[in-house]
Amino acid sequence: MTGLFITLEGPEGAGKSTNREYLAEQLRAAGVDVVLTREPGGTPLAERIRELLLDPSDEKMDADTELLLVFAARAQHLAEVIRPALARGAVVLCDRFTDATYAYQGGGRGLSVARIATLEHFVQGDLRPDLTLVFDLPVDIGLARATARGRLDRFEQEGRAFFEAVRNAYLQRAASQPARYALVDASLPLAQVQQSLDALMPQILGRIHG
Ligand code: Z5A
Repeated sequence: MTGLFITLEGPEGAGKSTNREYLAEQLRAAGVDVVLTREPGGTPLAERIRELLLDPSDEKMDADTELLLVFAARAQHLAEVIRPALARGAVVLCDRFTDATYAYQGGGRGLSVARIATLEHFVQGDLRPDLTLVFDLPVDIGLARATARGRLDRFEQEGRAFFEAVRNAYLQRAASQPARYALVDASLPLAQVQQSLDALMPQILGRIHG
């Protein structure tokens, strides 16, 4: 038995966490076994790595260190949570995964796609998400939402060019493999975003039962 691996992606303030809960409710109401998780994090050890990644400490983190920490957390998350859940046939709903690495460390930090792909293969083997929802919105709107929450983490302290590069990387990936990605207009009011998710439910349920 193999489950279904769905990831939620997008820039800051796109509403991934909010809509992750909504999608989980809809799927559970349809009788689906759902595991809700996130990256970086998802296990106690991986959450400690997340703290290192988000902490705006005085020592500037080297981009390669950042990349390796992201994949170290992912290896633990895959071993402890994602692979066991998929093996028992559950649907894994994960807030960010390797598309975020291509967007932030690739697009944002400028690390090479080939280097990221090497680590992706090393850590994940052939495992890739079955479906990725990209919550897209203009950088200004996302930053305004993130800033309204208060203290900014290490990534949120980056400048506008960084976030434009992140957004573009997501859009390019979504355009390059339309079968795996669904683009959601996250700039709309929440009720309308959730209507877009409702419209995707038949496709998602079809993949679970197909
Ligand atoms: N990172 C990385 O660099 N490489 C990697 O491989 C991975 C991650 C996996 C932490 O991720 C950081 O890790 C992330 C990239 C890096 N960078 N940062 N920062 P995160 O997902 O935990 O952090 P985040 O993107 O900052 O999450 P977020 O800002 O919480 O965004 P969100 O989950 O997409 O949004 P939200 O919490 O659901 O909503 C934000 C606010 O907007 C909240 O007040 C909502 O009520 C509001 N909201 C949501 N939707 C709407 C709509 N439609 N209208 C109006 N208001 C809304």
